[in-house]
Amino acid sequence: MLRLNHGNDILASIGAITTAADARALLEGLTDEDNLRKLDTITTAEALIKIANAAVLFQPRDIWINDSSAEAMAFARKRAVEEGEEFTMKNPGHTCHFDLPEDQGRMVNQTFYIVNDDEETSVLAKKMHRDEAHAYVREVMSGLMKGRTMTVSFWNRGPTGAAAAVPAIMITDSFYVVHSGNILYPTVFAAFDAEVQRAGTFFTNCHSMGELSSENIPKARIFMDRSWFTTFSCYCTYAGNPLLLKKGNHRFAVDLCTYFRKEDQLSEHMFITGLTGPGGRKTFFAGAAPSGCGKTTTAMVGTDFIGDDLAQMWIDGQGTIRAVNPEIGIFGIIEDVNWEGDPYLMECIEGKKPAEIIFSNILVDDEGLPHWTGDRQPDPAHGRNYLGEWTPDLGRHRSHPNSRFTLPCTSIDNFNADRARSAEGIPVSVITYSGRDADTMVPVWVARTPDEGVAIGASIVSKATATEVGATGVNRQPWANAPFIPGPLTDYMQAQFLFFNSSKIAQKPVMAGLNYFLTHEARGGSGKGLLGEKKDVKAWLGWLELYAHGDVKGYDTPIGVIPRHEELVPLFAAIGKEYPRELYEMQFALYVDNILRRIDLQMAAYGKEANLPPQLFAVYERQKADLNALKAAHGSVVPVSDLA
Ligand code: OXD
Ligand code: MN
Repeated sequence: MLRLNHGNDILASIGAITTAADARALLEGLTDEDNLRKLDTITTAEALIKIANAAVLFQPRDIWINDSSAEAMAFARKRAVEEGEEFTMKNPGHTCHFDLPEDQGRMVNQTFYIVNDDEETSVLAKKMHRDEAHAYVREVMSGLMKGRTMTVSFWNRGPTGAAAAVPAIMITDSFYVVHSGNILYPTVFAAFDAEVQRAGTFFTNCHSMGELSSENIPKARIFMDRSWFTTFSCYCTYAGNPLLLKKGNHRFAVDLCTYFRKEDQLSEHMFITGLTGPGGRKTFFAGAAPSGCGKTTTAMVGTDFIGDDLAQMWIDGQGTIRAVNPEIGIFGIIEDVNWEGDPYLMECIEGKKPAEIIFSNILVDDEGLPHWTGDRQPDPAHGRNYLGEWTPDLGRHRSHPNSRFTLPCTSIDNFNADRARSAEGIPVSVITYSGRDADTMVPVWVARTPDEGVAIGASIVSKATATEVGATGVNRQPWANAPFIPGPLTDYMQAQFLFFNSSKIAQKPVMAGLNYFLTHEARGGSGKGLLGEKKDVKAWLGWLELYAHGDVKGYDTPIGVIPRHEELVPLFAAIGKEYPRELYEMQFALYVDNILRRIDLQMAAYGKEANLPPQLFAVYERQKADLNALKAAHGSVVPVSDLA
């Protein structure tokens, strides 16, 4: 069990400042009048002490306070360019940033939870004892900002006043990180004290680039101190490593929900988007997928886009599941983004619509225009990317597979700003779980009970992507959230069963699996590659929208409810496609042996976990029995016509 404020507070012990008065005195020595005046707005003693202790640790030349005024936002961008962290491009508002070749994704092997003697962590996570981490921070991070400016930003993870929002402080010497954060997070500067009171806590993130070089990459560390809700990172710039409001604080939010807000809240790696259904009704979805598996694309299919990466959920007083996006921008993967699949994003990226964008690790041609792998455009004659000079004959990829664009949601045409900013949150009625699964699960299936829904989340399997440095193979990806679950998976699973079975929920959400990665090869097709297209997502979501309102029935199968062919035909027609029965059969036939193998894999893996909630195995056992009975009657590949 996690205990907060437990063990030695590393920042406090290195900085040795314990009172607001001492903090203020130290900060006065490093801050000009203008910045000192800004700091007057923040009166939370604990926050001032954290900032002062970070200053003792990093020893900067001076301190700049980001109050997120228009002036401050412009200043951060200008400094990022002046410091050489970004360069301007041809389109107004567009800049580009390059990370070192070794720093192109989350550095999982250099990321650690700081633990106390008696603390358990997820078996998937790396951990470091508090004393060892303390020594590392003191020895390697001390003085890293010498001669540089330490910036302090105050952002909220969610709309101010929302039940699940938590304010956070970001301390960094990278103006690229500040510029990115200004695009990705709403400011909480003026409301910081009140939000800390409301949320009962805040997160602190401390980062220094140090002297950036490939030689120094082995010294890079990303530490999450769960007990003190404080992160430390150094010698890195790929935003997923230093900008720890994103995944570092997501991990703390998972802890909050798992241990302190059980049954009431969940913190998920999910997009949030709305779909307009018959009669103009709006149905909102929250959906999980591992990093780099189409979450952004799925979210963009909605008519009312809210967020593409994270969802903080709670049950409101009326029993409605509500969610907020802790972010206000997207840090999207650019590979394969093109006009056909992503028109809203392309309008911004290609400069057709004014937008402030930071590209990272793409190819920029001599005119200052962006290019990337999968943009479906001809090669430029010459340009540069994160590896240096680029020409077509060098044989190098245009862009890293995890190259990105950072973009404010307000620039995206289908963004519903009013709803996204509202503290009351989005009423979520459909929850989806998906992964890159070439051969086993059908494109869409619906759980019949909350326990089956939790089992779908627990059973995500996916192919590794470039978002994590060094990741390979096909892996279990429970809830697509496993990399961000700090404690034992069983604790998190228990919180899921409690939440979705809660008697506080007035109407249970539809919980569904989605899979758009089936291949011809795996399903007896004669073509090559994926069985379907990016845009088919709209048909799958459309069917779930109808299902949520009782407008379609589907077929009952051992894995849950799947769509009928005739229910899908009009949804495909709406996206301008025919949907032949033959394709439907290829996609929805049950490959019973594959599914049974998958369940056995899950049971073997989960069987090793202590204190597993019994509901999971109850679902698996029932599914196995039903699948075996189906196989005995119909063979190991069961056409949908046999299920009807
Ligand atoms: C992300 C990730 O950047 O999950 O969203 O890696
Ligand atoms: Mn993500």
